[in-house]
Order: sequence, then C-alpha cells, then structure tokens
Amino acid sequence: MKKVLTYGTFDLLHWGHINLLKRAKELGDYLIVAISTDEFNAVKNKKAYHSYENRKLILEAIRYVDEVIPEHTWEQKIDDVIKHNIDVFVMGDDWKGKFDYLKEYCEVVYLPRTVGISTTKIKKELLLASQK
Ligand code: C2G
Repeated sequence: MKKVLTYGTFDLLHWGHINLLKRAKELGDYLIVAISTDEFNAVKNKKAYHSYENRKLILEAIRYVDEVIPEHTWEQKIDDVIKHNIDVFVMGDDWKGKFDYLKEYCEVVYLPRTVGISTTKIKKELLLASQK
C-alpha cells in the first residue's frame, strides 16, 4: 500500500484544498493529512476560523482522506514519515524546495497551487461584502 502524507491548516475548506487532496490521493492508495493544531497555527502566525477539532472533522469527511493526524511543530515531518511508513510527501508548490530534506526518507512532490482561491481571499471578500 502506497502511503501519501501532506500538511496544512485547511481552514474554510475550499476547492483549492480539494484539488490538492484529490491529486495527493492519486499518487498512492492511502492519504494521511497532518492538520496544524490551533497552537501551531499561532506559530505560523495564522488564526484559523474553525478549531482544530472541527477542521479535523471536516477533513475526515472527504473521500480522498484516509487519516488525519495533528501537526504540532515544523520539526515533526521526518518522524511522521518514518512512523507512518510514508512513500510520498506532497505539498502545494508555494512550498517548493522547503521540504527537500525529506527526499532521504520518501519521494517529495510539490503540486501546482490552484490559482484564484485561498482562505485569505475568502475572508477579505466576505469582509468587504459585509461593509457594503
Ligand atoms: N493549496 C493549493 N491551492 C490553493 C490553496 C492551498 O494547492 N489555492 C494547498 C497548499 O499549497 C497546501 C495545502 O493546500 O499544500 C494546505 O494549504 P494551507 O491550509 O494554507 O496550509 P499551509 O498554511 O500552507 O500549511 O508544515 C506545512 C504547513 O502546515 C502548511
């Protein structure tokens, strides 16, 4: 069984996330998603609208996702790859090159980011709309 691993906040889930998860799953048979905890999001200077528990609930409902684990630190990736027997590590290409150190442990794939959508864009446009 070919196992795939990816990381992210996945807040206000949108079609860019789904495109990423769909293509990640197509690279293997089993997809694990490590979702940033609320505490780790603070380290990433991100404040998710949905809590970790609710982002986990949402991700677990997606047909491409087989397992959801917490992302607590930047440094846990090597341990995760080894512990979960990962064959392929996947991220959107806004992270291109950042995780090449994992090539010692598994395949590293950066997938083209979906243009035209982001959680930040959603938040900005909703805020503007509410001010009209
Ligand atoms: N993504 C994408 N297209 C978009 C938006 C996001 O392909 N329009 C991808 C990102 O490249 C990432 C994944 O969806 O691979 C999750 O995006 P975020 O939730 O923004 O994750 P991020 O904050 O980049 O966290 O240790 C890694 C970090 O946890 C990544």
